[in-house]
Amino acid sequence: MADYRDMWKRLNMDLERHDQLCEVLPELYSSVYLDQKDRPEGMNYFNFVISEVHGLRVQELEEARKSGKKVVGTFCVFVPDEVILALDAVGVGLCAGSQFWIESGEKVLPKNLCPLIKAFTGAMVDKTCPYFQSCDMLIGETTCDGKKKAWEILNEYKPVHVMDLPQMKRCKDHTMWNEEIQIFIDKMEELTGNKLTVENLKKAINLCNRKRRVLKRLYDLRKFKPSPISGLDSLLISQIAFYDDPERFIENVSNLCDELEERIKKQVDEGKKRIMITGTPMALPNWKMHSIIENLNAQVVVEETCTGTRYFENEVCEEGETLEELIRNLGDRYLNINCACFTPNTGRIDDLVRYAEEYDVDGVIDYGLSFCHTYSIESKSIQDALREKNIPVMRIETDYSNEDSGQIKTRIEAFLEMM
Ligand code: BJ8
Repeated sequence: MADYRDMWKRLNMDLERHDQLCEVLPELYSSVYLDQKDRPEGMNYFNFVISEVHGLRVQELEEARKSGKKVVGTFCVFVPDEVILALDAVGVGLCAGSQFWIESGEKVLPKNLCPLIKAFTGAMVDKTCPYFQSCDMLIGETTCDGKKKAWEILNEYKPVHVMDLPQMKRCKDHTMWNEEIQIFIDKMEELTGNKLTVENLKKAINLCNRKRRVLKRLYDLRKFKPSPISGLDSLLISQIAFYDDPERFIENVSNLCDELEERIKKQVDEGKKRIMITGTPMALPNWKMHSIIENLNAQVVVEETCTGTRYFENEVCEEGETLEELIRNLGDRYLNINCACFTPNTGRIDDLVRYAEEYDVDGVIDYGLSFCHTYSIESKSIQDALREKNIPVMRIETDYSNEDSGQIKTRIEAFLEMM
């Protein structure tokens, strides 16, 4: 990576602490990713993105801000990217997946809280994440209790706008959600000084749909036996989707898919067990589960998570001649996401049963971050529904540390054996 210290200084980062973080990532990436055998050539782009994770893209954000654009940080797939893009702002996903930030997070948050929340809060208070430092505004949402209260702490560092997400999906919830999107639009117009129009919103909807489509294409290729790409590589692509330039991302995933289509013609099935992961998101650089699974005789072929299918399933309808119609289309697509923060959330079970068949999975790992109550409670209905269909399932609850990796490996080994 080139020398970006002046930029990091301008971003008011804690350089000493940031150096410590920069020491950890390359080693981890090399052992988890670069040691994989026979990776597609198309992954070189994503290797490059990671090698520049706190460099080039952050520089692009700095240039965007110099040209008058605003940078907006998000934490949940319910926040409509289309509005951010239509108003000529740049959106970056800020969910954090590193153990490095936990200690700092715990200085201002209780220890018995989800690691994702502790990590993103730690990254903010630590001043070691250039993406946080680049943001003009953060967009929170009322999903789980932990996040809801964490916004109050983040607000001491950056202005936070919180979207009030309904907890049910009745008709009145749709109406309320559409109103909430309108409030978000007003806030974004105020921040950017730009006006939402039918033209710019339609253009942004089309861009986001193309991004969803290319990810769907990648996932469809994983349905082949064997999948032409590892679960680890797929996960990395999903994680990068949250902060890369959308057009460049689409182009590179599309090139990779062309290559994978050629690959599947020559592959030989080695009989690896096909695993679906369901549950909480895996923010960069949380590669723990995939790494354990794929070092055994198994391959992750689909993730029913927000760093998986929930991010790209269902497009926003592009039909509509008024802003009101287009906002309704946005509301309909987003409220169709099946997060455990909703009650009831039976749509998630339908998705899981469908994916199990479409991806021809041998078993499902129900993955939960520690102290995530909504997903851990929903685990019972998930497991019941899968067992009823004779699909093997196991639950693993963990955090970002490696302390339990050996134990998890043993449990997964036993799970694979009994399939
Ligand atoms: S749509 S999954 S991104 S809320 S932070 S709920 S892990 S205790 S991330 Fe999420 Fe949106 Fe839902 Fe997806 Fe649990 Fe942790 Fe809360 Fe979490």
